[in-house]
Amino acid sequence: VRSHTPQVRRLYDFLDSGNGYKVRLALTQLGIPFEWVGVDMLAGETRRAPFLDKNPNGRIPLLEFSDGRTLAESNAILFYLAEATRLLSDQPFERAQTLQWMFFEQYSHEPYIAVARHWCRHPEFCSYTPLELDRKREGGRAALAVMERHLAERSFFVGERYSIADIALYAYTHVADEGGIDPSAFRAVQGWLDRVRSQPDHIPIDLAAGLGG
Ligand SMILES: N[C@@H](CCC(=O)N[C@@H](CS)C(=O)NCC(=O)O)C(=O)O
Repeated sequence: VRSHTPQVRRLYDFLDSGNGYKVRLALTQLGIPFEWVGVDMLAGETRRAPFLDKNPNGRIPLLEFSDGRTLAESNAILFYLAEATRLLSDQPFERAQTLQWMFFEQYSHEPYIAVARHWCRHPEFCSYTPLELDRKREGGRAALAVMERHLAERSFFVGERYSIADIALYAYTHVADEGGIDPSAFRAVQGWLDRVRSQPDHIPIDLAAGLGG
């Protein structure tokens, strides 16, 4: 039972994006219908009108509501969608812990793991030195080590229940190998990835068909 029902109209997104995947996954698991609109960031569409008028920060994901309001930043979108659902605790300290892990994801995890993956998948659009790539991978492994330590004695990130903290961290962790970061040494992280993958209504990152159901 939820106290607010977001009236979602469209998700502006790019299929390759883990940040977009977080929102696709949460919308699907919460049973919220949405229209999926692809924005080709590799062709520069995120940095031109009309998209730039919707999000002056020039980035997907962007969620648009029926009343015309928009919300950017994947983790802010997750927090809003999950309010009063099983994906977010109603306990103040657990809510703060959820934010703790989502800020960790944005500052200590995504800038390394997602960027290394993006560079490796689209080298033609990126300019980086081998040393810079090594440093991204090193930062990514450091983030995985923090997660490993936390998960050694826990099933999920917060309150022993699957939440938006897990969704935020799963998005790029499960494809870390695509950036040349080998996650196999992180045993607790591996077990957690399996638990996240086995949640009801889980969808893979590259699901092109059936979005919005
Ligand atoms: N902090 C933002 C990051 C969003 C972001 O970096 N989006 C990328 C795709 S993963 C993007 O739209 N890039 C296109 C561009 O920079 O023009 C979030 O979590 O939503």
